[in-house]
Amino acid sequence: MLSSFQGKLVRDGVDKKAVICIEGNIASGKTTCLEYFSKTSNIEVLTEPISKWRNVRGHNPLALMYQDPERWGITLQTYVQLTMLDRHMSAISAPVRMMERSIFSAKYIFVDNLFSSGKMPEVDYAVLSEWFDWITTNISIPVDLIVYLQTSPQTCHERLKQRCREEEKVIPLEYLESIHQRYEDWLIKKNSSPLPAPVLVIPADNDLQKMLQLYEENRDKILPANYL
Ligand code: TTP
Ligand code: MG
Repeated sequence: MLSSFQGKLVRDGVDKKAVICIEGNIASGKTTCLEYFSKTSNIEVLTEPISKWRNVRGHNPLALMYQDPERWGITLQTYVQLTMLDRHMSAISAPVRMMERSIFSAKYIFVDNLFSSGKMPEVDYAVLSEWFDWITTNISIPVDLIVYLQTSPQTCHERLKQRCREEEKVIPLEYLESIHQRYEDWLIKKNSSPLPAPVLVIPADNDLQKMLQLYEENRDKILPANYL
């Protein structure tokens, strides 16, 4: 159910829940982090709707975007924005929600990067920005904590090659470097786009075993004790 508070649409009951967004470069380990915490009781985990981005009514906007960003960037990003909004607005079934990325990184990292690297026409950027501004002005999207998995672009490049998602085979190191730079400006230097929540940084260049250990060590900082 939706209600209205101070002119914004609000999902009922959301103020009594904690929302934690896991952020980081492509292949930084967000899904692994979420899977680890999904074993904790009282947590609802939402991984990214990437299967939708690869198949909307039989079309693959993710693959199209990588083939020709100037033509298909707006198509993918419009759909990413819709699916992220849908995630943020869905009813929360546990005291704590952890989710992969947010509507904020889709805009501040990916859309802004497409535009500033000259791969998105100005009119497409204007339309996407109008949508984003309308959404964030009129709909309440509460986030309580951002967990930033901080990696080097090289690590992500290695992991990408190992994981071998068909659409991502064309991603060069330079692309991961620009995404990395945008994340650092947003979440570390805090000099680019607005921050929707406080940031907890976890170094994420380590192997899986060490990452699981770090997640455990940071458990109390990530999960608000009063909600569990
Ligand atoms: P990620 O959101 O980084 O997800 P991931 O599963 O690769 O990360 P991790 O290993 O840390 O779990 O990216 C998924 C793909 O979608 C990737 O190719 C980048 C692309 N993408 C966009 O092009 N635009 C966007 O706005 C978003 C959010 C992703
Ligand atoms: Mg993932």
